[in-house]
Amino acid sequence: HAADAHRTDLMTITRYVLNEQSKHPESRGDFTILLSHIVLGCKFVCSAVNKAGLAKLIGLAGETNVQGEEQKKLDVLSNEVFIKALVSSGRTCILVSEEDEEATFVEPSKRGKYCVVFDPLDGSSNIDCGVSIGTIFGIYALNDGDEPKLEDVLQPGKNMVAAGYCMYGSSCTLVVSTGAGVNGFTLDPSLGEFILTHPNIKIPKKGKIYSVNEGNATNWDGPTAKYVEKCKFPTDGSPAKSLRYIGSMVADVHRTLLYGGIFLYPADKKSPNGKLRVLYEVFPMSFLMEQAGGQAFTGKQRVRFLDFPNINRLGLFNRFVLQALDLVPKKIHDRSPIFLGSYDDVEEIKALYAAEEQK
Ligand code: P6P
Repeated sequence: HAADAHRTDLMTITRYVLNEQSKHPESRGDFTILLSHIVLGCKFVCSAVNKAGLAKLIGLAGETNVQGEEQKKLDVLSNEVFIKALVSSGRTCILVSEEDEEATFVEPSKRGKYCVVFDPLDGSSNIDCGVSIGTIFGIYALNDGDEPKLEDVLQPGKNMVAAGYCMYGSSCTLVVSTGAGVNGFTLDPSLGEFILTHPNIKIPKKGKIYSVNEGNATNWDGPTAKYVEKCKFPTDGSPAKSLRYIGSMVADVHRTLLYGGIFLYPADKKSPNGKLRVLYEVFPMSFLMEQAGGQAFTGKQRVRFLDFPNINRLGLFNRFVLQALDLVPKKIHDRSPIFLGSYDDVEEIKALYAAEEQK
């Protein structure tokens, strides 16, 4: 059906978002304009990634980013493209990028009400071998007239108004949610338009795949080690799960969203907060998973009970099992462990962490 519609009744991402906008007569179309600029950025990066091999963009730019990793030219290019596209939209006020140590505050004359947190080219270590990579973004909205301040992007993920990713692989696929379900759009290069190809994505309730870097197994904590053991050697007579790990979060999450299963980047002795970044990796992917009927949690977190008054008060600082979107980041490049995917699969490992909680 989607193929037929594609031929005669083009449901482009712009038309789709305008349809959504028409459901909110009070909307001034700011979000539609913002998203169209994000789409422009994705089209540019898609083109640059596809030409990288030819245009010799591959190779180190010689600079290093705040993560201390050597920056490839595509990283630098993608970051500049998104920053410029977002500022020129006139709808943003704060931008947080994986590539920039400090947040960007948009000058007042070009300011809008949206804060965008993004990783312009996640998985960039995979560029040279042609493995799929991607852009990940999340969007917060300020109240009209508020003076933007850094706290406006240090909010829990549940306050995001939209999130998505664009995967640059065999095809260029943009998956986005504005809080009313998840939709996938594929770039038709002959038209230069993203066409709706995956309407209303729902993740299977349970899956047959687990996705984790087994190379870190020696450093895992008890519940993660126990869960992965169960995946490989089930004791209830169910078949063992398959391991699929690409090492590029957008690709691993996209497969999990469409096929089901669980993606894990746990904490370990080397990295007590795991590796992935809260604002522009954990939150957007968790937002999408919840919108698609799955879920996401972060293992155990030390939380301030004043942030979570509803949690029983076992003392000022305790470690609790929290849904990922309830986390409150303290810094813009904070990391967090993440377990996300099919509802039932995540529930299983959550139970193991909660059981450890009782000790
Ligand atoms: P590891 C890529 O560098 C990345 O940031 C994510 O895209 C990916 O999920 C993760 O790191 C892979 O990390 O330690 O398994 O190589």
